[in-house]
Amino acid sequence: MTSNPVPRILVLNGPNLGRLGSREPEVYGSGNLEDLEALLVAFVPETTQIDLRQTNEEAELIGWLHEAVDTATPVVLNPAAFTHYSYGLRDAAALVTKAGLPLIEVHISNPHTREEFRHDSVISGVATGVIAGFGFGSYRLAVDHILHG
Ligand code: CA2
Repeated sequence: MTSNPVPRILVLNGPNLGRLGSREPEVYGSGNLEDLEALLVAFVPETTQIDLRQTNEEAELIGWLHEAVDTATPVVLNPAAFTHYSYGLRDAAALVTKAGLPLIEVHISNPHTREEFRHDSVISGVATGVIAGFGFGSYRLAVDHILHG
């Protein structure tokens, strides 16, 4: 069986992830978002666009999830610290999955091995799935699922 082509994947990143590569390499590795984008572009077919974005603003991230619904675009989401407390982001993520689109929550680190407050995600309950602890490989695994199931 052949799967449908996926023209675009939104890869959305929450607060402080724009600082990747500059601090805490022991937790988040030494790569930055440009390196992540290059890794994903190299992984997908030429016919699939990786639309990678980062924001420190909750409202902007929510707006991008609305855009995903309106354009029927699958989502890879690293909500960063919003993971642990943003019910607004959860409601927007639920709009994506309720529209029948995949939304995969990813984390570079494994939050369950870290501070207590990182053990809870308000996003996971409305996500298609969750991948954590594999560095940038978490994103690659999520994209692989979107492309191949
Ligand atoms: O492991 C992940 O991907 C996280 O989503 C990253 C978030 C954290 O709040 C989550 O619990 C787990 C933090 C992103 C902060 O990014 C930085 C990047 C470079 C230097 C310092 C922070």
